[in-house]
Amino acid sequence: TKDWNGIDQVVLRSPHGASARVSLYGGQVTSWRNDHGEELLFTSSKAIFKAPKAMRGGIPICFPQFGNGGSTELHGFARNKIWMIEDSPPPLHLNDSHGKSFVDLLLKPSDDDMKCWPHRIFVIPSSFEFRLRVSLAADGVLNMISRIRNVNGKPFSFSFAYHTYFSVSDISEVRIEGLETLDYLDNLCQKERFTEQGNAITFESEVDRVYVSAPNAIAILDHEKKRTFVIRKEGLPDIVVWNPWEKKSRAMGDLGDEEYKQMVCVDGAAIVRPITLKPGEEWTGRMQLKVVPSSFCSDH
Ligand code: TA6
Repeated sequence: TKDWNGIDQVVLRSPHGASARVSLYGGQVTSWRNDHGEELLFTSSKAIFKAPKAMRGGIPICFPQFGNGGSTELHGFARNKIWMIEDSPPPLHLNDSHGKSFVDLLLKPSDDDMKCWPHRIFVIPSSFEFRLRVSLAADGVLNMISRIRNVNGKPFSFSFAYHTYFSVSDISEVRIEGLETLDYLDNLCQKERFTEQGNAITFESEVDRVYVSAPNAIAILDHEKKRTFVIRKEGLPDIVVWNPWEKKSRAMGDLGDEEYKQMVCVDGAAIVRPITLKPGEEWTGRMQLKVVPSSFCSDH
């Protein structure tokens, strides 16, 4: 369907005709609902749906850089682009043998986009390919697979994140498990390196960290909703954890003043050590999201 200033929206539906669904605009997942039709991702009530800027919420893809890296575009151009829908088999609501609904998207940057890439690398649009497959499995699990290939250009480096806004009932009742004892770079202290001491990450103030070499399974427990999000990842060594808290929220035009309480960003990412691709090489970054009743959180 056309929406968001005429951009194609794609809706993947659960093969069982249940209410589970995933919606995308371009390369950005904007909604992921479970079988009861409950929205699992956060979208700001003040989100600016003005293509091609990224909407505050869902899962914008940060590429080719994460953080300001000295360029004007904080998180790269991929999330501000309109992606092409590739030859996904219609109808989109059911296809492959595993009962997954999927859509394949292709990012076609312009010469202009290259300008925001770190200037030390000259990359032309035709020298790389970025393909994204988003799929919704019969059990409601959301999979995102990014494949970035250096077709024939000079070696180039990039950092990457699935900037995932989870919907939570109350940030002060949220715990993140799986990051204990890890080192992290604290964006609130000039990216200084610390070691996590806690036995889970909890939130009492703004948090903006990159956990280094995180395990491939992370759990986000929402106490009030009695549910746990489980992130599994491959090719994404780092985990970003971000909540702007009250003061920063008030300074953000596209986030409601109190809405920081209903969101937490936990991003599968490759940031600390950017990925370098020589001609012909391909990188794959895979993130799987599922939600389970909290009583199972121990076996995430
Ligand atoms: O998640 C880490 C972070 O870099 C924060 O510092 C904050 O800037 C956040 O991303 C949101 O960035 P955005 O460009 O989406 O406003």
